[in-house]
Amino acid sequence: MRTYSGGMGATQLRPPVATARHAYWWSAAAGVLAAVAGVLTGELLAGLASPSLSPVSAVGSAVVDLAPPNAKEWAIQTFGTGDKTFLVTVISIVLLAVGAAAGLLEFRRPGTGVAVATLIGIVGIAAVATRALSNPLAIACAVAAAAVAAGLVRWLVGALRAEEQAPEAMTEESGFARRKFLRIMAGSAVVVALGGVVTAVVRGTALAASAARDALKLPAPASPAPPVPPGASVGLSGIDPLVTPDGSFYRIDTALVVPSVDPNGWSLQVTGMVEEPLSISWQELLAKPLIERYVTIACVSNPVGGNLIGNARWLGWPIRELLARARPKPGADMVLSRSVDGFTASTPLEVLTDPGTDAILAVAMNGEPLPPEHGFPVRMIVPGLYGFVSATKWVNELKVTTFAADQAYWSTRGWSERGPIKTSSRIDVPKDAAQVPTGDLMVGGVAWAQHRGISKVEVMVDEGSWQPATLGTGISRDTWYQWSAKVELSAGKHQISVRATDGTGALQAEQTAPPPPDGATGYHTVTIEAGA
Ligand SMILES: Nc1nc2c(c(=O)[nH]1)N[C@H]1C(S)=C(S)[C@@H](COP(=O)(O)O)O[C@H]1N2
Ligand SMILES: [Mo]
Repeated sequence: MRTYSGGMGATQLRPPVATARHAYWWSAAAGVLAAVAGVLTGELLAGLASPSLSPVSAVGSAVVDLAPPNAKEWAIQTFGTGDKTFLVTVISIVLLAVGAAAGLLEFRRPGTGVAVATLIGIVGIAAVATRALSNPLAIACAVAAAAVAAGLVRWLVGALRAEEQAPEAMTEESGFARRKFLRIMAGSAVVVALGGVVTAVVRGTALAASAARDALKLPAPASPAPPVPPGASVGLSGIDPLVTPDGSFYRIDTALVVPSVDPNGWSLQVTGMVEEPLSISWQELLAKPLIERYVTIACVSNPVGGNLIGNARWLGWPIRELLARARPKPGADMVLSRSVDGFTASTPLEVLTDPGTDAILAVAMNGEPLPPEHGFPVRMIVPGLYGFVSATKWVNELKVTTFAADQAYWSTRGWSERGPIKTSSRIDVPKDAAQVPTGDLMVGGVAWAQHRGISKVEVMVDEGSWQPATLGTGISRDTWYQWSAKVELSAGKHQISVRATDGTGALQAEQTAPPPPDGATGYHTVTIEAGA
């Protein structure tokens, strides 16, 4: 018989201190398990029912949407393209912590932990309900997730409480391990782990989009890109490659989970102020005479000297051809492009209809179907405009409208409604704070003024005079140009600056300005030290 050494009536006793401490740990663990189970339920069901809208991704994108513009700035600048990983990590940590707290609360006072879990569930449900991709199925997944978390914390902690208050609680610690509570904890943990595996499999493979992408045979371009001229590279190692590989291309978007769009179900609607609203399917698009062009795209958030810019060979159909079929009505001056996840960009109509500007609905990047992160199956590429007003990924609607009537995603968040790319230049070698030998030093980098081209790049050492750099031939005026120059350095600290002149003869802006609202300006300067 197990008895408590005090010999008093067991039912009147509080649990011994040591066991109670165990109980707190276990209640926190139960809460964490419940939180994980809830998240997995949501992700699994959403993975099956609505792949690009899970509760966690909805909370994440709600955070992105609600965050003040400078928080977005900070995240991009601090974490670069790892900003999503950071956000998901923060959300996970918060969820686990809240789970632990719910477990503890529920142990102290039944009902309170369930209330906390329900509250968090409601936040998730609200996030899902307010997303552009929201649908009843996605909301049902979030409700199920909340119910599982709340139900599990109640059940597990309830079992723990029952045992803590039962006579057996008064035994030595070894007795603890035999308890029913531990069995249901272990059982739940196994179920949750299995659920995790299934979720990973579902999220990872049940993607018709990736299957379609893998199977895709790209049509040959009717108008191939002109070959890269031999003089485009200045041959200095350390300068960004002329053509950015897909894998190292910068990625900026508001999508926490990359939308998986099955091209076979995709179509693009041309709506708004047009004589003939129309729709084009994936097969129709691929059957058009496609053109291939090198275009350097850039993010308006790119700071001076930053690397939110890349150059690729894009294959696609000119948007002006599609618009010509739809026939915009007089008075229209903007196209609001929309992606499947609700992102929108405002592009001047005149840029899209200009026969001299090859704005395209792109289906391929550097000879491969668009990577999912870069907009598969179809995105816009518009030479000369920052991405936030032109480069809509996963695009599925072009609404012909006016700047007066409609505003795009970032324009409602403090950024401008138009975004021509500003003439800029960057020093890639030497890097800031580099130690270099004294004497002759090769410096080099890139310069860009898409659609105007670059006519001149100059460098300056300390407060000396501007000296002309050797300018690569460039691929086209829609791409960046490499440049290099030889400078002579005495021992000590030096500053090297660069500035570019565009194809119209205009010098880049010297005045320092931050990225918001329409792009950073100022000369890129590196400080280096020449040693003996
Ligand atoms: N659907 C969607 N398209 C988008 C965005 C987005 O958030 N969602 N961001 C735009 C911005 S701000 C930029 S700079 C470019 C970046 O394109 P990339 O990720 O392929 O480099 O995509 C644009 N297209
Ligand atoms: Mo951007």
